[in-house]
Amino acid sequence: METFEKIINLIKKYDYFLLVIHENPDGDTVATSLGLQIALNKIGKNVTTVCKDDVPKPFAFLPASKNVRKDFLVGDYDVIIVLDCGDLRRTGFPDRLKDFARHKKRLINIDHHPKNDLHKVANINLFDESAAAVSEIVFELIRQLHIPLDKDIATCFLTSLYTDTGGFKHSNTTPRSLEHASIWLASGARLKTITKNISLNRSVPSLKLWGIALSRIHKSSTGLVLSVVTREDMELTKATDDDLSGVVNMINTIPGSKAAVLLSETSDGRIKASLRTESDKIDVSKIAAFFGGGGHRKASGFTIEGSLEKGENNHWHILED
Ligand SMILES: [Mn+2]
Repeated sequence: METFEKIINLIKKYDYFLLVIHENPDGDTVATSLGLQIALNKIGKNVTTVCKDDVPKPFAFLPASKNVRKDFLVGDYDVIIVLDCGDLRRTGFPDRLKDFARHKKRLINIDHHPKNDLHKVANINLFDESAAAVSEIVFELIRQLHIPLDKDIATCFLTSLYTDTGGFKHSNTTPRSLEHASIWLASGARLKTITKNISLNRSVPSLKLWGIALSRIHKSSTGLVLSVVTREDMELTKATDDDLSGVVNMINTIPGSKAAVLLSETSDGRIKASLRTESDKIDVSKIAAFFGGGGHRKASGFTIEGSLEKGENNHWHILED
């Protein structure tokens, strides 16, 4: 049986659905999930979205974003759908999902990340690495379910695509992506609200933090562009972790940049690295995987133990604990 058909059969047969989105959620995972939730509600299904972490402020405008829960009882659900997670650990609930897949055999993984351990655990994998955002895959699913689009679903899907393509600037944007964007706009997606909330709503603390990060840019002779942000910077500017999103894309816009890396200290005393490249010859997901992280060829990340310290001549060092 074809994958879509298998999933459609499960959706038709069962009533209680849990949608799992990845930790430190981005616009793709949050918005695709909310869009799918609204769509499944329309055909009478009970749907919960769960995320280990809070939904970042820029996505609070999305319909139903306030209903995202932080925990769940596995026994309450017939089917679990994991969206955009990349690997099992990023779901935030690896053990429960493994158990569910083993016993109930109704764990569905919908993703556009390269194949990973989640593929082995999930009972059904709906996977398309050529999709710029997971909403492009989920849209096909709700199309095959004959669920009509409305402006809320369309806004969610467009938000997902807008985020994962960097506002249609990244090279993962395909003709199909723009076709989808066009369909969603025609269905009432609120593009202006999306751009306002995601790209334009920069608070004073956020811009001050960006200022610090931009002032520390270092471009190496090999074309690697680096910058760092410490906890002290966050306290000084009163910015939050959400305010960092977009910085690494910005520093990657420097002419001649082969790849960009932003290192930032996390609230739990570690260092997060965000990697970007626009080059077809560089695969930053391999670098991230080397350090136990993951992501896409052109956007990835990882976290390591340690802290950042400024040395002589404005050189920064990673201190291991
Ligand atoms: Mn994604």
